[in-house]
Amino acid sequence: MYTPRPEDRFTFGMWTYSNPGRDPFGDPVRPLPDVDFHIQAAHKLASLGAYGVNLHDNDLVPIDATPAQRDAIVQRYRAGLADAGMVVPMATTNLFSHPVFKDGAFTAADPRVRAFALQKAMLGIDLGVALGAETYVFWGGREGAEVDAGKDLVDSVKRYRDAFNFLIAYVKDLGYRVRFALEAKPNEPRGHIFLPTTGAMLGFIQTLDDPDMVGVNPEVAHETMAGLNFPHAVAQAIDAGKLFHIDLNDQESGRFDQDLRFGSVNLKMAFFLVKLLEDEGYSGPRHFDAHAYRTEDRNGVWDFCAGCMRSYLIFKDKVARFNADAEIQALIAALGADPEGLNALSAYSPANRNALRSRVFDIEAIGAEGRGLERLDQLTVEVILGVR
Ligand code: GLT
Ligand code: MN
Ligand code: MN
Repeated sequence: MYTPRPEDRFTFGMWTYSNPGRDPFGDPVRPLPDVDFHIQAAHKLASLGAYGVNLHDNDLVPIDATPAQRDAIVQRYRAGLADAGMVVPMATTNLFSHPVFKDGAFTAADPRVRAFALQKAMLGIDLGVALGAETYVFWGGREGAEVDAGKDLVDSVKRYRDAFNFLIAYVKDLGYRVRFALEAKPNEPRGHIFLPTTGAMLGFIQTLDDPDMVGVNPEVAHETMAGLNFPHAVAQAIDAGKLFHIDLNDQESGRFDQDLRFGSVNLKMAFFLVKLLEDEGYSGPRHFDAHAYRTEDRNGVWDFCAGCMRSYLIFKDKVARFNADAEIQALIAALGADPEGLNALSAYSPANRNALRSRVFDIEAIGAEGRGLERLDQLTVEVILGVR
């Protein structure tokens, strides 16, 4: 019942399962990956029930590879992936690791860096499309500042927009069928990252040349770092028709970006997130952007991958129980009951205007009624804890 299948559309970033466990204070604890490992990993993930792998250009092709080396690596990997029965639904560009990006990529003050970032993104899109990706993610890890004197803040937003407009035109010009998904993060590696939340991204997208081509890729850890409620951010993205992709993981508040195994920290958040995705019929990949604890060897990494998928499916089962629980559903229905037919007045018309203006409300009585949310919340927790 909790065994993942390709239809569940679980995917892992190449950078997640191959994360060597390096941190600012410590060296890698697991071997650095090469293309052979990525092919083995595709088979391993397929055997665990995953659907696909997502990648940055340089997860697969070293930044200093010649075009001939790049083509050879891509050809090898494509064959290995097909052999494993896996797909690449999403790809992205690494615009953060190389020192050239230390003060930004699309928003760098230095025009040489901005131009190189565009070139790298175009080649990355070509690679993603060649591997079959339908979604292209942009996470602007270095787009930000510690020193606000170093770049004009309004110009930075304009530069960001110019870059996306350029790449939107590029994709159309070449006839690629790929959509962009922008991923927000408030800080780390920069002191302050531009467009720090999913809400900021949603506002920015509407200023682009073709907003329909661009959506968001919200990440649990990143909204949590900003102190925000992740399901609320995802709900807004769904309402706007902008949930093109999602980065599932977990995160403690007030910490560095932990990218923990899905469902390992905030069980209630994970429950309401899975409920939202399933109830709203989100059909994109369930992508885990997380990595195994630094304590683990490669076997621990596979435990981590299996755990992400299994926990998602357990939460999905809890959601089905919650939705089928008569007592819970009766409580929810009572919260929105409308015995006086007031919902019919919510759309503006002269008649509704007059009806609302003259209506007498007993606000003391309404304000004195208990909402029953303690009971509802306890029942929710009991569903999650497995006693209902
Ligand atoms: C990096 C980051 C992730 C992003 C990846 C895509 S790169 O690992 O921490 O949140 O989704 O660029
Ligand atoms: Mn992410
Ligand atoms: Mn993260």
